[in-house]
Amino acid sequence: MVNQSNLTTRLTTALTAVTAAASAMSAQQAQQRPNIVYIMTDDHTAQMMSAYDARHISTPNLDRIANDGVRFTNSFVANSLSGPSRACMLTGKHSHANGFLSNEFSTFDASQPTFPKYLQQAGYETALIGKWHLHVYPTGFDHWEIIPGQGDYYQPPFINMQGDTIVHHGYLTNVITDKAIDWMENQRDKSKPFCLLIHHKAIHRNWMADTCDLELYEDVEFELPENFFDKYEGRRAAAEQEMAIASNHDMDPVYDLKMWYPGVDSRLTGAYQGIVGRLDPEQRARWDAFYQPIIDKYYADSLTGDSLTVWKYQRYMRDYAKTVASLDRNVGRVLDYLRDHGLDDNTLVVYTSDQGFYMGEHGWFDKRFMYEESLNTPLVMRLPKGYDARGDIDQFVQNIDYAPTFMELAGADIPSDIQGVSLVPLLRGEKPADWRPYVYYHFHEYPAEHMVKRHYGIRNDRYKLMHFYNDIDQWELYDLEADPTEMHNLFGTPGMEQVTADMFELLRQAQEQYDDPIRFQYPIPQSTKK
Ligand code: SGN
Ligand code: CA
Repeated sequence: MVNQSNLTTRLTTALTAVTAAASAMSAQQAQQRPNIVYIMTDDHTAQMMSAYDARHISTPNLDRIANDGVRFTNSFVANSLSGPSRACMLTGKHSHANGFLSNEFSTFDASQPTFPKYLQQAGYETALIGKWHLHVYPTGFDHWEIIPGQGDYYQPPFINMQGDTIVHHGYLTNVITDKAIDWMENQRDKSKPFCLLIHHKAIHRNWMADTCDLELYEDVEFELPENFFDKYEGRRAAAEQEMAIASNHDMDPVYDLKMWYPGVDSRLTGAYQGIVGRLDPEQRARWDAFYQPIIDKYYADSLTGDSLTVWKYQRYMRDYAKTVASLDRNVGRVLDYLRDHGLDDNTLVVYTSDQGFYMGEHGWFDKRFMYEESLNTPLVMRLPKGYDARGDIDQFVQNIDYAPTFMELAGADIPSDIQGVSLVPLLRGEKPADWRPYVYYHFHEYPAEHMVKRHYGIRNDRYKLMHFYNDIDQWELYDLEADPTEMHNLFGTPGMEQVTADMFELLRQAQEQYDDPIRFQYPIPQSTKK
């Protein structure tokens, strides 16, 4: 007769062995899951990244990521503004679904699920360093250190996990990078895979370069975009914005272009003095030595009209380009760290921005509109071993796709309410036949700074249909093949009936699929009201 107690002991021993094997296996598998280093800048646009556009500047370190890995050529945001973009990225959901519609009138519901929380549950260590901009403290991170609001380029304050604000000496892009490398080297639990979010303020307005980069690009005359002097015919929302380089109200020569002079008073002079007042004496001496001759010439020349607008464009481009130089150098430091510490093979490196930006196209700076320059955002990735895609990925991707991508890489289940789609098949080099053929967009922040009206729209590989609403009711339709700079609103034009009907059907499908409570109503309008 079998001794019950012996049997129990034998079974227990066998079970323990199986469990040990299973946990050894999962530890090994866990080890193989890639680390994720996600670098997101603020307002960095593809026109100013040489992997996308070599006309203006060179960004060798950002390009390294693309050259070693992949470049997404159809990468779009869901809502072209900082806080909303960040909320889309964290949740994998459009703005109406994650609740963060606007920088100015939303607060992030930090109790909702986000990909860092799912990654933590899957055994990852998670960290966030830099800009956050969601008006509540971060959740889902084992470690975070954020800059308050938009942050400061010089002597930047950081809020730590104890809620203390500590001012650091130096230039923000360097400080964020120092902290990110220090966390990877000294603070993380090296037995776990990690996900590190490095969120830069650069290259946000008012484009303040590190003092060591001030002299760069001064001999460059940047090419003007062909629609720099756009008159916005047939596009009322475009005509009524407040983000024109030509306007000294919108782009302030003092605040934006550093042309401060005693006695000069403008809308943003006080703000500029506060910002430049943060520089220490040595930084300030270099700053003044650089800008003073330009200031003297600016006031002596007293340019007006188009000459002033073109001069403002050149100064804007130069300051922006100098600010990118520091960013590019600091991304290089992170890439070098990963390479020198044997982390290259098992780390996904993502470089993107919270949205694109206008570099004089339509005469503008800033973003918000669903036109190409700010709907697009740079997206390049260096892939961990085993992911074979290289070169260009042309499928339509959106920032709501990042969360499910990272979750799949971490082995986490992707809940059905996530609206984005995992990019992992694309990273494996697959070409899924049923990939999404369009992207949906919805911008809500109006009335607000820059006065870009509320609008939603749909873009496929050829056309874009947009509806501006709220205090306006105007539709716009573009043929991106014939009119890539979006100068000719074809809505209501004879001959466009079928295209218009097809785009309305796509828009209907998207608004239904994503369950956006703000939708257009059938019957479709035949012409646009002013
Ligand atoms: C600030 C800027 C705006 C910018 C918003 C949003 N003004 O308010 O020009 O559009 O941020 O930018 S400033 O006077 O403070 O520089 S976002 O990228 O954070 O959404
Ligand atoms: Ca931004």
